[in-house]
Amino acid sequence: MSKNCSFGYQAWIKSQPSKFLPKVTGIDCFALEECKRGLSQLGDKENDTTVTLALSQELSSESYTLEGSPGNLRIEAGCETGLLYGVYGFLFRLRIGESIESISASEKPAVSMRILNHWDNIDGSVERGYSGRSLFFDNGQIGYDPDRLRDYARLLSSVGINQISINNVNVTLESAKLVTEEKLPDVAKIADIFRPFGIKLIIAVHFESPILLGGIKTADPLDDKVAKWWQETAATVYRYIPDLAGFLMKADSEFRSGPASIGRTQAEGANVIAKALKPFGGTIYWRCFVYNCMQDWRDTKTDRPKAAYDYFYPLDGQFDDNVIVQIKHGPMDFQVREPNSPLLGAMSKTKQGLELQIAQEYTGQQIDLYATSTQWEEILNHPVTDNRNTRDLINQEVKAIVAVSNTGNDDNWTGHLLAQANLYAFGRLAWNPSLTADQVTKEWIALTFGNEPNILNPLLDMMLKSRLVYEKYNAPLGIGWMVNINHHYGPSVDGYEYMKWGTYHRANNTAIGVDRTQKGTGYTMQYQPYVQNLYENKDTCPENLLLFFHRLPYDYKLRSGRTLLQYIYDTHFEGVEDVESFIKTWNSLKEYMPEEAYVQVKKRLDAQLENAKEWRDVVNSYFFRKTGISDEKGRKIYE
Ligand code: GCW
Repeated sequence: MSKNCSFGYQAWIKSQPSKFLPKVTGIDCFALEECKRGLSQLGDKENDTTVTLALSQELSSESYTLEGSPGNLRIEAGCETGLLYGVYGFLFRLRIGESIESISASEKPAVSMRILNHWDNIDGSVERGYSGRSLFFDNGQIGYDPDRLRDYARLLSSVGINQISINNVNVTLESAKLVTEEKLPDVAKIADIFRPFGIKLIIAVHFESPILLGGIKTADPLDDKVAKWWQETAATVYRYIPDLAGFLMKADSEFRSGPASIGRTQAEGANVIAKALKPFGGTIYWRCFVYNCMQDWRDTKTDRPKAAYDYFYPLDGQFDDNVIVQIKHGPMDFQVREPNSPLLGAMSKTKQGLELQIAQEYTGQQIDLYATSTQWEEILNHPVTDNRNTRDLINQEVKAIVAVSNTGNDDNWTGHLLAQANLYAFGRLAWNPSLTADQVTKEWIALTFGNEPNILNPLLDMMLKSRLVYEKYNAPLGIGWMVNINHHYGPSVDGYEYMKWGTYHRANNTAIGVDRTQKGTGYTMQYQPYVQNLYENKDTCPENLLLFFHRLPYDYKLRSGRTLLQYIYDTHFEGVEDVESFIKTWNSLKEYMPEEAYVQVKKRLDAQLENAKEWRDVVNSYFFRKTGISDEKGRKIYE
């Protein structure tokens, strides 16, 4: 049974059971059941209302309208999933206090593929998971709590997510087997749970599966036997799961094999699978996270951010039409601040997916508060040309919005209770990228804690600031990576400096940063001229990305008049103070909060404060030791 406690499994669609039995009429479908279920648990304010669900041929698939009038609410949609979205949209509006007769809405998703990628392993662990164990796998096999999975499906569907990959992109031999007859009956059962909620499954596959599972000597995409193996595999998979969304592939990436390792292109690698999936309407999601992870740190010519563009841009026009190339939003890897990948929008003949990360891998691991929506808003606003930004690419070149999930089997799904807002925000922004971080965060707070201004205003303020606060005590000005290697939590300024990963800040005693301009690594040249000029020039480069693009002396004067070094000191002191003020704010909310929620978040904030102090002291000491220059304000820096 679902946990009905206020911060348990129901999250923002949680409910308080009531005796209210509304009249719900219209087409007999799953959405109608969901509507009854939701209403019966919502309260008894509007108990003389009739809710009617109807299909309408005028509405495109998945879109819906809500029309309230005294005593009546009509939900119309183009298909049953649209009705379901309409039901959730209606329930959300009721929950935040709208009266039925004032409800009037017309909603249409901006893009048809709104996807969550789980990095779940068959042993039940979750790669970069900070919320407990996998919801799908346990102890070497498919293993889940069906009621919990249904709650999860409802949660995802309520914000419009309509595809999920269930296994880690780092596919092992065990998880490669998910496409075999041995495992498919169980995978199909998961698909059955998600199907009524309008959610289709994706399976992550292994590039070498023809070898590992098919006993063929090669995985060469141009080999007929390999093509035949993928075709037969697709046919088998679709016999069990006729509506599978497709396969997901991480190839030629971080020690994984791929077409490049046998002299083939990424397009050749993707197309052989695309052709196998085509008869069944499936898509291959082919990740672009391809770079040299064996770089010698002494090599200053190779520049990791250039890699994805270098590999993929020349292939524009060569990918089949059921290939989505899935591009991480930044050219590095989910750092607290990066420019957008120059690949986004660069290929006019290739369908693209924008990959975001909800899991807080480099951004506090769901210990530190970090509202990802504020970062995503910036990503969407990032220019592509002088008159187009990334948001404008959606449903044009960008056909899918994807994110790495932050969920697990913790009672509140996301470890940090407030990190639920990030899952919520992802769904809402994928549905409607024009929404702001402010809007979606407000919605989440209202649905979760109610919209009393005493709670809403301070909490909203704290959540919206959280990313900038985290950034203050981390690596400065877009340089990234000053983090403990492997587990990625806590400071280690030189942690990645002499490693193979291509992630260097190159600080010495006078300067820091990498020159990525035309005169440097040439990375800026991958952007369209407008963006190129913006970043090429120190004076127009957004200050928060200065060290991503430029190598600068510590006494370089920022626009505020402070030196670069003083900026680093100041922000690191401020970061700690800001976390202290978060704790004060949270304490002031204690009286309005369920005890359970208060305690849970308080513990995380206390841990965040320790983390922020550690970052402050390690980073400030590092630069003090390099430069010998003290803080202008005479604050304590450890020598
Ligand atoms: O950021 C890196 C992570 C890996 C991850 C990889 C990827 C799934 O540290 O854990 O592997 O990105 O995106 O493939």
